[in-house]
Amino acid sequence: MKIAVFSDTHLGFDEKGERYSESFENLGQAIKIALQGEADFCVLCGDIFDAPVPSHNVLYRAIESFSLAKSGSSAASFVLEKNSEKKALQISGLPLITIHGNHEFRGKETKTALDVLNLSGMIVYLHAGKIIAEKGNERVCVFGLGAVPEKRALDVLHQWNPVPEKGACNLLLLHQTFKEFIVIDDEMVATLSLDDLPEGFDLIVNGHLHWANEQKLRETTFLLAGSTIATSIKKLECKTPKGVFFFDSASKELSFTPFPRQRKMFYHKVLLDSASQENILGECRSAIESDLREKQEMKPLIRINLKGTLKKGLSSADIDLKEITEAYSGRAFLSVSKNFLADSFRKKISELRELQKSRLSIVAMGFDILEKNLKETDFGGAFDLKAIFDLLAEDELEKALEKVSHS
Ligand SMILES: [Mn+2]
Repeated sequence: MKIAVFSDTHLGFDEKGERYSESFENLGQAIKIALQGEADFCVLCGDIFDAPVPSHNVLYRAIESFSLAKSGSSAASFVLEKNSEKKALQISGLPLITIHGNHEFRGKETKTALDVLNLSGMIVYLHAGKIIAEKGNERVCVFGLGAVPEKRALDVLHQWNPVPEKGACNLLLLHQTFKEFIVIDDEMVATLSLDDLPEGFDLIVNGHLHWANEQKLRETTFLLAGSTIATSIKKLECKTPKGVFFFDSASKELSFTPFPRQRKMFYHKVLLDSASQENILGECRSAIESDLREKQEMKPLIRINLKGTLKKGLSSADIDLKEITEAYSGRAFLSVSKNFLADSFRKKISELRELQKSRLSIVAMGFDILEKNLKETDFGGAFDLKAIFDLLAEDELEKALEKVSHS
């Protein structure tokens, strides 16, 4: 069987803004690609909607886009198996099997937009269960677990314990963070690591992380499906186009079809030393101009991450980027972040060092106080506080400063 894979459609993204139609158009492109590729069914790995409670306008447009799948069909039959009960599914059109993401995670008793779409026959909503697709003598088992709070993810996965079927092709759908893909080691952010994944699956697809990535874990192919729309611009995401993966359950091969129409993304990290307002505007302008050189069908997304230090006497708040944002607003979606290393922060760090010298333990001072001190600087949440705290506690001032300036 041929299975189309995509994820994180974030329907309704930018509801009040200029990009409002993009999430629906991209879902439409994904379904058309799946139909043209003669997929037997599609799997979607969560964050179907951008908001936990989508507006009626969003729901309307979502149904309009999902209806495109009704012009298709599937020669396969589908059975849902959950809590040791079996139920044959009557599906019209090209079947779309989905799990929920963190964006639509709500209390057990609360119905979500996915329940509504499931009842209306637009999608098949799967959570902690399994769907068996059969066509001829081929059998594909799709196991799906919707997003759970990261802190509980490892326990929930162990408890649920999906067991692949012998002789069938086995897929597992998840929507979680994995430690291997993030910088911060914190159980609030991730408890799952790739090593925790159950064995025996042919394909494990994860949503949530918006860039596409494919790797082999022993006999399993692990796929980050990526999102169908860029909701925030990450460096990794700019390198992979948006589109649909196809998995062939017989050959176990994966292929990718990009959307014919998609918005280009550009990411720049600009490192400056003693920068002035003029320097900064100049750097931004040249980055943007080089991105705009190539003619784009759609207004591109450009993100500029400013780093390094400012000229003496200047602080981030003094840097006015209005001139740039206004000049290019018609030609690009621009987002510029100022993450300069502030003098006041250097001062705070050396004050902390003095405290340490006076034999007042920084550990005793506590992480909370450090956090409070840092809040008074321009830093906000620009770096991993706990890591800085640990380095300071170990008297590693240079390393702490280095981490701050490179975060
Ligand atoms: Mn998402």
